[in-house]
Amino acid sequence: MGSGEKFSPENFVDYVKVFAKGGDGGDGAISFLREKFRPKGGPDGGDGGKGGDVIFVASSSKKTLLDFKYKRHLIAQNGEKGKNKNQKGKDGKDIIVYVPVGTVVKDAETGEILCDLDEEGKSFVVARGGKGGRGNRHFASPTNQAPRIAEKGQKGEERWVILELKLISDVGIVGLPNAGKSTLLSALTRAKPKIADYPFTTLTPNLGVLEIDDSKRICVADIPGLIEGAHKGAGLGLKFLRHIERTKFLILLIDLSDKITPPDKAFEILLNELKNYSQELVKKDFIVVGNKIDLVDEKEVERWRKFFADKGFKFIPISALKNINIEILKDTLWNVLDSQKKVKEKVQT
Ligand SMILES: Nc1nc2c(ncn2[C@@H]2O[C@H](COP(=O)(O)OP(=O)(O)OP(=O)(O)O)[C@@H](O)[C@H]2O)c(=O)[nH]1
Ligand SMILES: [Mg+2]
Repeated sequence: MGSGEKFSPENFVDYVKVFAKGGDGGDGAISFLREKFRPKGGPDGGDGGKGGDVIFVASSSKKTLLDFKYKRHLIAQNGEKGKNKNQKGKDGKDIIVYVPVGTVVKDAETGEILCDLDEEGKSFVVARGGKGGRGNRHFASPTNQAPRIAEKGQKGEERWVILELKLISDVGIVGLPNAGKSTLLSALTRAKPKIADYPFTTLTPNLGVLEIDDSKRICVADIPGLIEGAHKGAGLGLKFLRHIERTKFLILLIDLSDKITPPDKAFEILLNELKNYSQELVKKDFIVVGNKIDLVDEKEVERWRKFFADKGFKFIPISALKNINIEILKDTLWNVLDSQKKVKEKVQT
């Protein structure tokens, strides 16, 4: 992922359930002023301190939710009790927990989305600390000048939440295993994903940045291959599709040289698996990119171009390995994203 942090299947954690508890507020104190010459001093019980909050903060220094594999309980410090001489108890310390940008926080019981930490620095208080109780000095009245009561501190909030990482990229590459997705990512960006001549080389998503020029950057995600039945858990299943849920655009990458699963079949499988994952995903804008044209003759390429054009899809034939038509693909990606942006701006104004 560019930062040097390596993803392996064991440490690429993108889904965890954690328990968060704010600190309890400290109790208010019951105490009376005792001074040599004022035997009947008034009440001077201080207030309890506030319990600490548990706060999530989105940070690009975190790439996965791995930290939570070992630490599932996030419990903030309690506030201290109030003391005599009107001394307030110390507030409990907040716990600040850094999570990757793109982490969605959900209530574990209801599934409700509590917060989407989709920008650097965005924060969310997941469990508030309880307020400190008031000391007895607050309860003095003309009829009761020596109150023997004080408030208890409030309990801190507690809840189980699900943290789900959904990587944020502009373009997602999806395809069957071995289609050349990682090769394409490395042709488009400086990312160096593992590439090999066997299926399921990629076990966790890879991100790369396509730099068209200084001001034009596109983040591209390569995710593990999909196979027929992925939605029922076959292969690596659909668990990585969550990482393309928020992409603006998809590349359906198809190996034109594949004799076992020919392009029309591969296309059908991909659409079907995307649809089974979510109706939203299949509604995304996409182009069909036919890969490995260095291995097939021109007539064959033309046949597939026509096949996809007849269905109304944009089709770009490339060779990711031999760098054929990669510039055309880059321009197309930029143009599509740029026009999507303009449409969005128009809608907003
Ligand atoms: N001849 C040729 N081979 C290619 C091309 N693109 C990729 N390959 C080869 O196809 C094989 C698979 O490439 P990968 O990039 O690992 O494929 P992938 O889609 O990422 O595969 P998984 O991660 O296993 O799903 C490798 O041997 C690549 O060298 C191409 O344009 N032409
Ligand atoms: Mg791969």
